[in-house]
Amino acid sequence: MRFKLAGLLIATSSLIAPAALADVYNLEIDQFERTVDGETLTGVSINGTSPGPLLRLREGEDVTINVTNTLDVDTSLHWHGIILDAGMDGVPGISFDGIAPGETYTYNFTANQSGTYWYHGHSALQEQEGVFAPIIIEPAKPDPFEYDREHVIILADWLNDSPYKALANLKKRSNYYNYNRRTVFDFWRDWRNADRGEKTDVIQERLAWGRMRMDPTDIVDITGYSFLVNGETPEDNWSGLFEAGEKVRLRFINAAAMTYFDVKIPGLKMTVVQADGQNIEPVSVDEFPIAIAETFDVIVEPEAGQSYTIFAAAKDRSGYARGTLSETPGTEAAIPELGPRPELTMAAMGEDHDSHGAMAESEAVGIDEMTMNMSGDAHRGHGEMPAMEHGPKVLSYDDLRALTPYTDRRAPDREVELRLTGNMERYFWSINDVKFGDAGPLEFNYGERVRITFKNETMMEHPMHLHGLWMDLLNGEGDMAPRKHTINIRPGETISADVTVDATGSWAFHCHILQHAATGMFRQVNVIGGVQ
Ligand SMILES: [Cu+2]
Repeated sequence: MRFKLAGLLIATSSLIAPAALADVYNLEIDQFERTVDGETLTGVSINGTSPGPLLRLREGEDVTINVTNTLDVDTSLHWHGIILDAGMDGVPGISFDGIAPGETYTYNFTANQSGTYWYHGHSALQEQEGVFAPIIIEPAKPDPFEYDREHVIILADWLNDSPYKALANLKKRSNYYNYNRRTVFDFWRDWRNADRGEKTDVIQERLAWGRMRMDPTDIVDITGYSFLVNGETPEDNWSGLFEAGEKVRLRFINAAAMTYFDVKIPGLKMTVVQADGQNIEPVSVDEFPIAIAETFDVIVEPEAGQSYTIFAAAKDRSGYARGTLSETPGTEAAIPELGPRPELTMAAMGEDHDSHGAMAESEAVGIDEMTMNMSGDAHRGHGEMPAMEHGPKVLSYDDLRALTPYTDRRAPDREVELRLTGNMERYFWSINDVKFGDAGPLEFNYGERVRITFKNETMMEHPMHLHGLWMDLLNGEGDMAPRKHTINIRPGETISADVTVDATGSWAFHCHILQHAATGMFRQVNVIGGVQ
């Protein structure tokens, strides 16, 4: 397995032969037996492996991908972040009918963009069973930064339990994996309904609950995952090689079903050069959080004679994925401490601190104190944690600035508000309190520019992924707003993004936490008009 992956993934960019401009790829979706941490389970592979084979395309290339289903259930592949015709997007029920057992479906599209992307199953919970793999699209003109070598780092979580059984357990009893979730929701409602002056009381009460039994670390639905780098456990220790003096590009992809990671490489600064496949103004960081379905490309300059641990801590600190960067295979470096489990940051609850400044000074102070008291998590801050200013530099959305301005500078024609909601008693997740099964499609008009405003009214983060259209993240960078295919919204946070509606047809729009999408945090978007 390691040898295979190394052969696929380790390549010096200058050695890569230019892709033909019309290439054909054959993929087969099949069951396989997988042993992780000593337990063997049946998973679903692409060409016998998980992650599946790297697709290395070239900007401008006409791609033909034949996907054969040898499972006994339907399957599908979706090209995540790739802008293409709606019929080729690979979402059963929206883009096409899915791929029936024994069938081969042919996808055709032109790679009109470059960067780091990935592809994954969009049928049932097959993505969690192993159906995901990286896509790299070489730019037609060289990227505006230099590197000598690159590695793909695809992060994943693996459940040594059937994901179907896990979901059934959650539906039967939403606290199956996590007690007290309902209380968390109640807290959020209380906070939202409280007058300004009462918000501190709500927090005090929350603290009291914490002293009783309420655990603010209960922020994930399921615990017990194994965390993987390129399909390998921390013990397997996937390794990426470098030679002295080289600049190494690492293409990070979070292909997990439910796990956010905080990524660092102790001893190395990382220069982030791409987010979601789009070039950004380089920013030097010590650590970055990566939401489910996002990608970040970083460049590092390892020193001769050194080995480095690529350390991706699961957000809830229930474990970590790791690999090693070194000059010789089989070496390893010290593994950092996981650190304290992060707790819900009350700062995030006071969404107003971000941009609106509506909170009274005294309350803002209260929230900051709250953050300091309750949070071991310095990662998501927008500078609201003064005591951490001298700590490690952690990437935030505020740091993302596009390298070239987006072309559509029109003000939005209208705004669509999407409240991210959930019902823990019956374990379903929803948008505007309505789950997918009960909701009609959202309608966008071809040619318009729509402002989407996400309001997270839950106590979990939600990585919202829009198919087929780019979202220009409104992070204060104006014309240099970064374009993203996946935008993460923290608890209590409000985030807007402007979308140029330039692709007709029907698209999926959903939370990329698999169990959230599966239980209802999902919408169909119909783009009306335009050329079919
Ligand atoms: Cu979600």
